[in-house]
Amino acid sequence: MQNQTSTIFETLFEEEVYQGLTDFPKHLSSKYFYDTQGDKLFQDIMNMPEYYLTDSEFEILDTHKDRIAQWLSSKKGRFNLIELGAGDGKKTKILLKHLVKNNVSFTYKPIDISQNVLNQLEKSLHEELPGLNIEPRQGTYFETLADINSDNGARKVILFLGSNIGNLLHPQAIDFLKSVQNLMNEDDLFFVGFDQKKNPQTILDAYNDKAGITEAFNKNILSRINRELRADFDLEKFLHWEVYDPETGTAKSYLVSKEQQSVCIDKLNLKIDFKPWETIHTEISQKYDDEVVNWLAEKAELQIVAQFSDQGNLYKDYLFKKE
Ligand code: AVI
Repeated sequence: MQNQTSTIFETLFEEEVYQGLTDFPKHLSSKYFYDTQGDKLFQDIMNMPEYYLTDSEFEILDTHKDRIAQWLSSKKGRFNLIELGAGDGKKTKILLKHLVKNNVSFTYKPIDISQNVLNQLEKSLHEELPGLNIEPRQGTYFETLADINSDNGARKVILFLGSNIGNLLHPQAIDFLKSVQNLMNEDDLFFVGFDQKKNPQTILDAYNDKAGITEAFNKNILSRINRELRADFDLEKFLHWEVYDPETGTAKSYLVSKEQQSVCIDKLNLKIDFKPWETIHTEISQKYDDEVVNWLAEKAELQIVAQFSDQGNLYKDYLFKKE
């Protein structure tokens, strides 16, 4: 039995946790993985041998940097290189270094929700690439992108790396692509990473590593609810479970209750009951092929003008322009 006396939510987090855990089947949004602890665990994931996505995109940027740079500077004039969700910029630095070395004239405008992440990125770039023009922008993607649009008329190249798009269901991904498309002008380019369909075992291993880092990452959402909403989830009583459907290309993460249990979330005045083996769905990580990326692009009125892949074809970056 769920019980709740007053439903006044102070934050979207509270509201979505309430809705997700009182729904059937239960679910929580993966966007809530990323608090300070979650950011750190995701850094660890990116350094794991099983998480091929980072190395593959690194390889793509390194191998094809010349061809990518040619595309980015194929139209005349200075451009803004805008990165959505810049993080630590590890992969982007390959491209930035190459562009600076070749005297390409651009300003790097990383956008991130976290000012802390941007400060660290700016500091490391000042040290590693003193010749780079950098203007970090703190905020949400679309508001900040719209802001940058009104800054000056400069051409835009927008980067969205890491297959972050894969954490969206197809309709949400189309909305996302459409929203960027809306803010693009004729000469602008959009460079997006899409993890590819591959041997299902490779995907399962990437999302269910032996060291248990992905498990800790998935369970961190429960720790976060414990910390921020005064709850008493016992992490030991949940399993991290990953499934991959090779037909749809969808990897899904779950937390599975190992036993019948009740959890109290004081801040929400809520008691949640779990049956044995009841699930909480926490994340999707969509895998793609050319056909699906073409379909998404078409729906968003974007056109693929180039694509770059690693040797093993595990991952691809696509370059889009407005149709
Ligand atoms: C951020 N995002 C693209 C990662 C992914 O691959 O879906 C998040 C992640 N979840 C588990 N491992 C990594």
